[in-house]
Amino acid sequence: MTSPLELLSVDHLLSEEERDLRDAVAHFVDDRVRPSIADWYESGLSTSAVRELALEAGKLGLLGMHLTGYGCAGTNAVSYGLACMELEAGDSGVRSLVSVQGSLAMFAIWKFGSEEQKQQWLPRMAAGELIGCFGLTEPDFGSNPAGMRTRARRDGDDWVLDGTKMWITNGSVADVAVVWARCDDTKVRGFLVPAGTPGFSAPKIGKKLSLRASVTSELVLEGVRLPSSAVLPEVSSLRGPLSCLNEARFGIVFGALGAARDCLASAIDYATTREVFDKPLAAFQLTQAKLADMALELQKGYLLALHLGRLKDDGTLRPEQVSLGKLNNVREALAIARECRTILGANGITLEYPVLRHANNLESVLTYEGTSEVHQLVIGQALTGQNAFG
Ligand code: TGC
Ligand code: FAD
Repeated sequence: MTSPLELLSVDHLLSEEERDLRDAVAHFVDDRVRPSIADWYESGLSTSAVRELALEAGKLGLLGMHLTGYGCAGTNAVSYGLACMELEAGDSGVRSLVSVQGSLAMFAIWKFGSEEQKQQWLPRMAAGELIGCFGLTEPDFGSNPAGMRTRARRDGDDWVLDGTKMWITNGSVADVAVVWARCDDTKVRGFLVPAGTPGFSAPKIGKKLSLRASVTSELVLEGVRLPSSAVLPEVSSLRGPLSCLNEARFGIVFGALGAARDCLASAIDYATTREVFDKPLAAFQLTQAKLADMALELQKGYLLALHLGRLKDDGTLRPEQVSLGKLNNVREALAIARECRTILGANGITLEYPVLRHANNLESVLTYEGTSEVHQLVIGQALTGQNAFG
């Protein structure tokens, strides 16, 4: 039997170094994620589990891995993508931890921070000793962050922040929050808010049916006073947060395929052992048609991801190309997860198997880092030159 991701021998397009790194992450997921993921999902991931996972991911060099200097591994983009794929084969929440830390919080500091900020935060974030979060979304402004109401006003040399951020991954766990706010001069700037700053709190959001193995929080800022050294000096527009999103969206292009692959592997395994009408479910034409179509979409998604990765490593990847990858691969991954669930019948609804957990997670992945509709509009704008957002 051929494994679903090797049907097209796409692995031949990877270097030995890329394959080795991918395999090391897969072992980490087998050892540290798979044995506990059902419990984490059922009871919600605890703060201590997030911290332990971050330290282990740091030891493996996965945090900010595609960044250079400051203790970061400095791998190529394809290796980062492959790591995301393996992590998300474990659970989207685990990939989220690595994405938010490396591509959002660390990338913001690495790209737009001062030398002092980089020295202060990045080495310990790369090691997983400190955790970061990224606050862009607000209760009333998700797809349209330009409307944000969080304000930063100058008071002498200080800045004072007021506002609320919503749906922030690792908000309650983080040692530092990268908070985007509109300033007196109407420009958008990023601020580094250390946990424990007076006026800052991060209540956990409960009752989630998706991304349960990930902590999601609100950030509340009430007269939060910060020194002038807390502002990220190198950007003063929405280009700042949107550039960070390109990085994290790129990881999701690969990551979502990991979740889909895990579902497909589980469905194939189940179909070969489950007997219905006196023969294995896998021996029925309807089942094989489902499996073949899913394997096809998985291969196409993998080729797309790899192509985008090579463009990124060449330094030519454009935001609308990332949108194309995120739109396709998350949409197809969700369709695969749901189809696999049908193959597992009633067993498919339990945490004994990964398929509905992945499908529920992928509902969040479809929404965060730009909804499908936002990515359709980004692609539409690239094709027509017309902005259809407003
Ligand atoms: P627009 O007027 O087009 O642009 C404003 C400024 O930004 C620049 N820009 C970009 N820069 C880099 N990358 C991109 N993709 C960029 N898109 C735009 C642009 O050049 C301009 O720069 P400047 O220097 O001239 O000021 O912006 P707009 O307000 O019309 O917005 C466009 C739109 C709708 C595409 C954007 O707002 C958007 O992407 N909305 C979706 C928001 C989103 O994705 N939020 C995600 C929050 S973080 C998250 O979900 C984390 S989940 C993590 C996890 O757990 O894994
Ligand atoms: P809305 O923007 O209100 O959209 C609702 C619906 O309207 C969607 O279907 C959308 O596509 C559609 N829509 C919006 N605009 C248009 C339009 N112009 N034309 C047609 N349809 C449109 N954010 C962070 O900043 N940091 C994080 O760490 C983070 N982590 C997250 C973790 C989880 C688990 C989740 C679920 C979300 C997270 N988010 C985070 C927030 C996420 O980025 C937003 O949920 C997302 O950007 C969408 O915003 P919204 O939920 O407000 O939906």
